[in-house]
Amino acid sequence: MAQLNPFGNGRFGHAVALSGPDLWVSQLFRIDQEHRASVWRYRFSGTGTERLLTDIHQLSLLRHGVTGEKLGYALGVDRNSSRIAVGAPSSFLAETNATGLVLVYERSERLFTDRFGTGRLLPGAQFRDCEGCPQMVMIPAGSYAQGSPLGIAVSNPSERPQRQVNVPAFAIGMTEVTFAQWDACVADGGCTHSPSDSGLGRGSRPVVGVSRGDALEYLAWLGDKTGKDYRLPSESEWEYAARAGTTSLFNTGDCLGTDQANFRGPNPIPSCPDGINRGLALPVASFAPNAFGLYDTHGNVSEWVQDCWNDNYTGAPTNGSAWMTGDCSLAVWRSGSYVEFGSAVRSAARGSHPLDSRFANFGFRVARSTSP
Ligand SMILES: [Ca+2]
Repeated sequence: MAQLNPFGNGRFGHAVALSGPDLWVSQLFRIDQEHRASVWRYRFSGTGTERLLTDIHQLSLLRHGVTGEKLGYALGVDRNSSRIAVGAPSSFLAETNATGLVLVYERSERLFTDRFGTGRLLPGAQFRDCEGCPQMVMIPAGSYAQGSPLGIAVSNPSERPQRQVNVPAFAIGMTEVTFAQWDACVADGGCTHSPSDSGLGRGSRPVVGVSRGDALEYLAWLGDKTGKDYRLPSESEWEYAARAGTTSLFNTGDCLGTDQANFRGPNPIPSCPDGINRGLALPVASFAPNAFGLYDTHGNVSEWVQDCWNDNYTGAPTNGSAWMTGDCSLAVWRSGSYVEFGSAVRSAARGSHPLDSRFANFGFRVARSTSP
C-alpha cells in the first residue's frame, strides 16, 4: 500500500497519491457536530485529479447541503502534488491500496482506529486495548544498527559488536507504565505487589519498585483483560523504538539536556552542557516524544526488557526477537533513570540486575506483537 504523508498543516489534513483514470473512492467522510464520522460509497470515473476534485467536492456539497468548512471536514486535491486529501485537518490518515481503494482512518483524541475491518493499524497509530490500559504506539517494521560501534568513548563493550537487526512491526507503550495503570491491576487482583511511591504521589508517575517478575504479573493480567499477547519488549525492539531512526547517542543527537529528559544533568556526556539533578521520577511524558511518539526512552525510570543477560552481542538474534539464552538469572534494563549520568541513558546503554530486584528508579513499558 502507498502510505499517505500529511501535506502540511493546511485545511486538507492528510493526502494520498492517486494513479489511474478510474478510482473507487469507497469511503468519504463527514464529521458531524459530535465529531463522529459518517461513510458513503462513491465511484468516480475521471480523467484526472482535478476533475476528481470537482466531482468529489460537488457531490459532497450536493448530498449534504453544507460546506465542508462548516462541518469541519475538507476534501480536495493538492494541485502542486496532484494528491487527493480526505478528511479534516489532523483528523484522518488515508492511504490507497493497489486497486486505488482509499482507506481512511479516523483520528480521535490522538487515537487512530481502523474503521473498516482491515485489521491494520498504520505506523504511528495509537490505540488502547481497554479503558485504563497503556496507550500503545504502532512501530513500523525496519532495520537498524543495534549497539555501539568501536571508538565511542562513552560506550561499553557490552554494546558490541554493533549489528544490523530486522525488527517486525510491533506495538509498544507510549510511556512507562504508570502507578495508575499498575494500581488498577492490584485492585483487580492481578498484581500481588503494591509498591511504595515514596511519598511522591501515584497517578501519572511511572510505577517503580517493581521487579521484572512483578512486571510479568501485570502483563499476564493485561493479557487476560484484553485477550492480547502483552509482553515486555525485546532489547532489539526497545532500542529500535527508542532510536526512532536516529544513529546518534540519543534520539535528540549526541547531547541530551535536562530540558529533554530526566537524568543526572550535572553529569552529561563529556563536552555537552550541564543540566539539573531532579533526583526523582517525573510524571510520564513530561518532555517531548521521539520521532515514533514515545516518551521517556532516555531516563526518568529504567525499564525492564525481556531478554536474558549476555555480556555482549556476539550470537544475538538479528530478527528483533528477545535473546532467551545466556544468564537468565539477570534481567536486562534499558533507558536509564533520573539517577543516571548521561552516558547511561543513551539509546544503546544496557545493564542488568537480579530478577527479583525492586528499585525506586526502575519500572517498565509494555509491548505486544500485532498482525501484519
Ligand atoms: Ca525511561
